[in-house]
Amino acid sequence: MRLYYHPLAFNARRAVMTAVELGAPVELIVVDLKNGEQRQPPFLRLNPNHRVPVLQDGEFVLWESHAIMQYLAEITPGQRLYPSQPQPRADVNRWLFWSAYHLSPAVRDLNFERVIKPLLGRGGPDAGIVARADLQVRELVAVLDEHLAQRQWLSGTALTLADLAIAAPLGAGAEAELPLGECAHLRAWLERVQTLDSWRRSAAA
Ligand SMILES: N[C@@H](CCC(=O)N[C@@H](CS)C(=O)NCC(=O)O)C(=O)O
Repeated sequence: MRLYYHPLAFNARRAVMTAVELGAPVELIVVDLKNGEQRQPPFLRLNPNHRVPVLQDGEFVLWESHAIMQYLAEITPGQRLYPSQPQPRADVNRWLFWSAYHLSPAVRDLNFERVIKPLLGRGGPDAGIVARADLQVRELVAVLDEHLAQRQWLSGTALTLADLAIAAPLGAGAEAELPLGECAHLRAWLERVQTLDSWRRSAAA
């Protein structure tokens, strides 16, 4: 299998972490986002949305990071990251959708304005976008912090896809100036995720 990614792309990181945690046999292929490789026809044939990650498993091509996580877990016999019982699985799915719809877009805006734009030489942060995204992230991380006050992992009693999905954007923490300062439970959980081999192996060099 091939997993197209970029080391600075947190949406790709959750898929890379999942592959590492599962021991899935993926070949990692860097897409040169900075120079626009994602908008060239060969990559657009894989993903017309011009985004990483993309998984290629033979003739089967899959984009959207959370769908890739689910697929990798589904094809791994004996895996423990994605429960098979309906309610535990629905609980993990709830966090995956929350990540996709709410947390990741809000963190993306802060990360893009504060980190990626300067990297690309596209000027300084847009104050309006930063203010709106900062408010959204504050609300969302408060939900996470409260949820994590009484538990070690987001769903159930062990690491699941939910933790990998949600830790990935929060890894943008310091550089994107994510407002995590008041979230002691969240920070303790993030430190737990950051001890994982998959965190280290998916980090940008
Ligand atoms: N919802 C998508 C988001 C993917 C995404 O936005 N990827 C960014 C990197 S984090 C990207 O490839 N951007 C390149 C572009 O927009 O041209 C997913 O979760 O896979």
